[in-house]
Order: sequence, then structure tokens, then C-alpha cells
Amino acid sequence: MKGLVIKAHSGFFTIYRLSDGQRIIARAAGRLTKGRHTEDALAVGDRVEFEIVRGSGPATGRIISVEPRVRTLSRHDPIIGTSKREIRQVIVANPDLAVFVFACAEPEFKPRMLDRYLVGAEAQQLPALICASKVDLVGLERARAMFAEYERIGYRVIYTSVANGLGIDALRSDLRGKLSVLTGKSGVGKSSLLNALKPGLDLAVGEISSLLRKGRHTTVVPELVQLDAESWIADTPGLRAYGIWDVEAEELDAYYREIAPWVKKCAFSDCTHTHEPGCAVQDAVRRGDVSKARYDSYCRLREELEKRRRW
Ligand SMILES: Nc1nc2c(ncn2[C@@H]2O[C@H](COP(=O)(O)OP(=O)(O)O)[C@@H](O)[C@H]2O)c(=O)[nH]1
Ligand SMILES: [Mg+2]
Ligand SMILES: [Zn+2]
Repeated sequence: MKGLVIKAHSGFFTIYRLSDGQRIIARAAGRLTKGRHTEDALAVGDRVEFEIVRGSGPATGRIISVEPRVRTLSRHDPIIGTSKREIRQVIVANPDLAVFVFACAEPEFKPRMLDRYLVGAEAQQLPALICASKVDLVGLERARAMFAEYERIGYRVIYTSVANGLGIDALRSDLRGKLSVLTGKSGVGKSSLLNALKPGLDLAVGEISSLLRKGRHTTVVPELVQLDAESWIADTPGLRAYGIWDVEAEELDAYYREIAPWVKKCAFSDCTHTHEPGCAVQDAVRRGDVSKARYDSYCRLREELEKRRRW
């Protein structure tokens, strides 16, 4: 039988059986988790082959094999990662889309934080969608102005408000047929959006999401929420999940998508684009091809990545 892992909880997995949508609790066959691994053997989002095991209690499943992953949203394990054996902790397997929720107000929109999320998505080659929420608080015109630069450089931005229903259908249609990872800091309206996308879900609003549980090594692991037969959402916590910690200062320019095309034109192949002569990136900023705000954000993040390395 084929299934999708929708929840992972200390050695047990909840599987959604593809044939009929039944949810079955399963354990992994021993050989799947034993031995050396470079990343978690099983995670939410994995597509698996399993069989039913009948014992004295209720029917349970045994996972026999895991389909190869298309990609993973992962990070280095904070504990094991410091030892010789590096294991990537898989937060979500096979995500198709990252949805970054940023409120137009309450809390105040911080573009630099969005830039970090985008860098994380680019680094993991995960397509990103920006959701500008709470548009009713500022009006559509101001909201569009706030996110205009991101549209200009090619990101899709969906403007939403659960107060007046704006953008909910558009968002739902962008999520259709995908496993999406929904992220944004507390209070931006993630639970409200999920409730609007899926009437009847009834997530608590204005509270820390009940869908999040502390997993091993205190990382919060998401549980998949089903939107319709083929659409799933992982409601994940913030930035730490996005692999930004794995980005090296030298590769950062590749993850600012409007900066990346200029890099090969710089006079020095190891140009940091912060002070060098003959820097095509700085020229692009002067011409306005790269916005000052995004360039400053690049410089700040680069400095931070360099500092971290010096620790
Ligand atoms: N004005 C307005 N308030 C919203 C909107 N979406 C959510 N809120 C409010 O923002 C607060 C946080 O919402 P919640 O969905 O719990 O955010 P979460 O922490 O990201 O899950 C609540 O008081 C919501 O009522 C919106 O579109 N417009
Ligand atoms: Mg919430
Ligand atoms: Zn340069």
C-alpha cells in the first residue's frame, strides 16, 4: 500500500493511505532506520510503501520503503551536526512550495526578514510564494507598494485579507496539488489563513499553533494539514527551519536572484560586492537595476554570515 507521512511522533508515523484517505499509525521497518544515514530516514512528506500488521490491538502499519525524495527542507542537526557524523534533519520531505506570510501591518512588515526567508528558499531550491496578509489594515494600494520590489524581481505575491476575503481563492489555487510549507512569524495570520482556506478546520487564532509540537532536539516538527485530496500544508515555525544557517558568505550573492546575474561581470572573481572596484553589482545598484534596499540587505546578511564563521 502507498501512503504519505503526515505526522511524525517519536518513532510513530501517521500515514495517509492514498487509495482511500484512511489514516494509519505505523512504525518503520527496522532496516529503514538502522545503519548510517546522512539525513533522517523518515519525515513528514515522505511517500512510503507500507503493510498492515495485525496483532492483538488495533491494526497498525509497518513502513517497508520510502520513495526517493525530490528535495527536502532540512537543516543540520544541532546536536549530531557538531560531531563527526553529520546528519541533516529533514523538516519536510518533498515540499513543492514555500509560502512566506508577512503581514502588511500588525506586526510591522520587515523586508529584511523576508529577504532571509527568500535566501533560505533559494538555497534549498524551493519555489517561494509571498503572501502579504492583513491587507485590510493598510489598503491594497499601500500593500502593493510595500511588496512591489519583490514582484519586480520575479516573486509571486498574493495579497490577502481574511477580514474581507481578498486573495483567498487565489492562494487556494496556487496551493492546489502541492505540498506547501507555510511560514511566518507568530501573529501574521497563518492560522486565520488556514481557516479561511479550509472552512471547518477551526484552528485557534491568536495563539501559538496547536499543530506544532516539540520534536527531537527541541526542533518543532510540523504536521500536514489537508486542504483537499491532493493539497497539503505544513505549518512550520520561522527562519531556523530554512537552512539559512547552512549558507556560506561566498554563495550568498547567488541567492539574491536579481544580484546573481551580475556577479560574473565583476572584475574580481572573489568579489564580495561591498567595496571592490569594477564591481558589476555595485554598478547595477547605481543604475537602479538592483534596489538599494535589497543590496543593503545583502551586505548586512553577508557580514553576519562572515561573523558567524569567525566564532
Ligand atoms: N485585520 C486583520 N486581522 C487579521 C487578519 N488575519 C489575522 N488577523 C488577526 O491577527 C491575529 C493573529 O492571527 P493568527 O491567525 O492567530 O496568526 P498566526 O500566529 O500567524 O497563526 C489575530 O488577532 C487575527 O484575528 C486579517 O486578514 N486582517
Ligand atoms: Mg497560528
Ligand atoms: Zn562585485
